[in-house]
Amino acid sequence: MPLRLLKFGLAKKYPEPRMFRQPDRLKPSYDAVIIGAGGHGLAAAYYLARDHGITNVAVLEKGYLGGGNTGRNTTIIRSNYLTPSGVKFYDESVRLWQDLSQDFDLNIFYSTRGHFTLAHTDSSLRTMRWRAEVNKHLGVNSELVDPDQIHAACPQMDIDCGGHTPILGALYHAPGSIARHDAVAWGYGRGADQRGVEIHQQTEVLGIKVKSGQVTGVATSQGEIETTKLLCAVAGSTPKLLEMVGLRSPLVIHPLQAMVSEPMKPWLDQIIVSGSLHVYVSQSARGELVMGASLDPYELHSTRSTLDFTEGLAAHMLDLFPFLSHVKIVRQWAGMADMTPDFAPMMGKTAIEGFYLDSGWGTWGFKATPVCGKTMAATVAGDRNHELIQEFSLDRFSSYQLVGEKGAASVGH
Ligand code: FAD
Ligand code: PYC
Repeated sequence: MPLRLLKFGLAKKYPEPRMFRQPDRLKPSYDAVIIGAGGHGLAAAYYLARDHGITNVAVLEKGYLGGGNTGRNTTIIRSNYLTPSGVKFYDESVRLWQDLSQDFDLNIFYSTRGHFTLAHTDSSLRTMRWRAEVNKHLGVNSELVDPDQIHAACPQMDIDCGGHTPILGALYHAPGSIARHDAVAWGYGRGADQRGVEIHQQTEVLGIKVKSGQVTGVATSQGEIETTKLLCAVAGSTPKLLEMVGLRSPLVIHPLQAMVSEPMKPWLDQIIVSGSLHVYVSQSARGELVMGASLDPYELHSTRSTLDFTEGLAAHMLDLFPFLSHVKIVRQWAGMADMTPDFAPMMGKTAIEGFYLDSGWGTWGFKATPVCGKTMAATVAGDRNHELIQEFSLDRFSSYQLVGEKGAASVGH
């Protein structure tokens, strides 16, 4: 056992500096309060403090930092979306991702791998071509590639998929990346904390106070606080929070599950996604295969995981990579995906003054963490929707101005 670890274990006092402070009580009031210490809430706190000088901020978290979908996702980062508003938004996020390790002075293991979305049918090939053209038009590096190019990049893949669903081509997106998700939460949390933001874990928001259409405070499991700016960044719990302020949304919550294999020697450089087989996979820095599939097909507000999922995903993984049949699955888990009908987020100001939303992140919000933080911080600070999120507001559903991002889902949901 290393001496440092032994010293750590025997020390009466915590001998290392903590990533962030643990304030013991809430103040009576804050300039802004953020509900949810996932990546999105913490990133908003970080940019509020760093870019807007707003530091009298509390982030309230009912569990522990990063314990929601932020710490449960498969970490795929890409900007090969279908709509111009989506492509611009996620492209800005990819730009921000590239500097995060430097910004935080913390290695978030950002690793650019190249991202293949496989097409097994003519219709999916047509959608891939469409996405490639939209992407190129907006300056995003995506192109259609044929089976030989896929084989050259990933010779371990069975291009015929056992003969029953042969691969016809793919959308290739060179900037596709992965990162270590908990490090992202820690980096934003530490950066916000260093600038004066308070992070209160084990502090659940139980009620929201609204007077004459304006937010005035929140009731929490640790007492009441006053604020006139409240950002709700709670992903799978969004419907509960919306109920507290009497707002309605078309969100439905479905479990999204994932699993990892035992560590293997590095063999998979790329991120591989197959919509038809409902599979996505990459290999982490630790050598584990990180794998996911579609949403569970029913609404459920729970993070339970199932054997059904493991069996289905393993079978489809073997269609692509038959040589993995001896590899063991070591962990599985689930998150709660807040799904919108058009697969675009719900962000920005709402009908309640001072109540801001960062939600509707379904299966696609990890990659958006930096750009959400930036744009929500600007929106909260200036009380005006940032230009990159104009099309994502909650009221698009009542005016039937849906975004139509469905064709850019990673797998068929
Ligand atoms: P969260 O990280 O869920 O944070 C919300 C926090 O709010 C939680 O910590 C929760 O405890 C807290 N909270 C809830 N209610 C309250 C309350 N009343 N009071 C106080 N705190 C509260 N996206 C991608 O881009 N790429 C991927 O590869 C990808 N893979 C995924 C795989 C899985 C299995 C899952 C589940 C999701 C995946 N996603 C992916 C989606 C992505 O994880 C989420 O969209 C993103 O992490 C949302 O971040 P967040 O900060 O908004 O939410
Ligand atoms: O949005 O790229 C994505 C994704 C992959 C897996 C889940 N979401």
